[in-house]
Amino acid sequence: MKTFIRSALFAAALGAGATAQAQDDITITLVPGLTTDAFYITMNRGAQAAAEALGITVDFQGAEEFDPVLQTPVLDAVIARGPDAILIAPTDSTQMIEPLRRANDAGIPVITVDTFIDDGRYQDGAGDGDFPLAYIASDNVGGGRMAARFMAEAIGGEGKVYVSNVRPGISTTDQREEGFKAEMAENFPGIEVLETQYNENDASLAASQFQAVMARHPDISGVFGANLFSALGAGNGVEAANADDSVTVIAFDAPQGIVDNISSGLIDAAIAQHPAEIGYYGVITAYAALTGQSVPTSIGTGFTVINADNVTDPDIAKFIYSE
Ligand code: T6T
Repeated sequence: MKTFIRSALFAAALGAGATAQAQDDITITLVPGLTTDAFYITMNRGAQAAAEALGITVDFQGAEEFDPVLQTPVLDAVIARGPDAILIAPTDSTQMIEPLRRANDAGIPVITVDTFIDDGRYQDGAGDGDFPLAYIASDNVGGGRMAARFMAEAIGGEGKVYVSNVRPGISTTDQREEGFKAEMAENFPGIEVLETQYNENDASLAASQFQAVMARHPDISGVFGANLFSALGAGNGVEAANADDSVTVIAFDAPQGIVDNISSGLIDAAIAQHPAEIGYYGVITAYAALTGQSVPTSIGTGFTVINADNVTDPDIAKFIYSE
């Protein structure tokens, strides 16, 4: 049986009657966007490092595809098991509000990692999805702006580019596209951003979409792959079209496959997120809340840019995602 201690702070954060828990015997479930993505595997590595440091348990339960229809039953099963807190990367900013409300209504504190629900500003009394305690993630608008600057520099400030993206409704990839387009519109008038190609997180579809775009626009100069599968697929499409000399690929995310494509020259730069940092601070934040500390409602994590200049630098290795 679990031991509880009272905490005014935690009660204030979670509503009257809430209690803070003893430091041992805490179980937190991390629900990724999908289980087989190197980004979330690396996030889990960071989460496990924090769990070990704190002497608590973190388990990893998710679906095999990035899809709210598949994530919801996984979440419902997690809620039924009653962990002390849930860390989750919601796969749709609107569709996951009600499923997550069920966790909150069951008294399980919710923290979102990587992606957010609603507007991503929690505990401010505004919006239907205001109840999570915190959001721990990259600055995705800022990352999209970075991608635009690297693209603009690589193509000399002129040409046609497009964003290869997953699907609308995912907070992270929506914000990367928003940042990319805003930076281009504000600072690079010579660059035309063509219509976004949505690939449903399928690298093969992203590759064939490149070929279709190139057939319509033989003078295409660049593709921004807004996440791991979009970027890998865009690179494969460029390679299959023998267009690596004329087309710049800027990637978001840094699994080994993308790093290899930087080494070969196919991909020009990758904006590596720090998923282990997201997992680590996600667990620390949940633990803090469960043991009576107040917690910040948002924590921003960093980026490391990998390109031909630093790809062989031993210090870069720690930013390559685990597979
Ligand atoms: O880019 C990451 C993650 O940040 C995004 O929310 C979904 O795609 C990835 O998991 C990469 O596949």
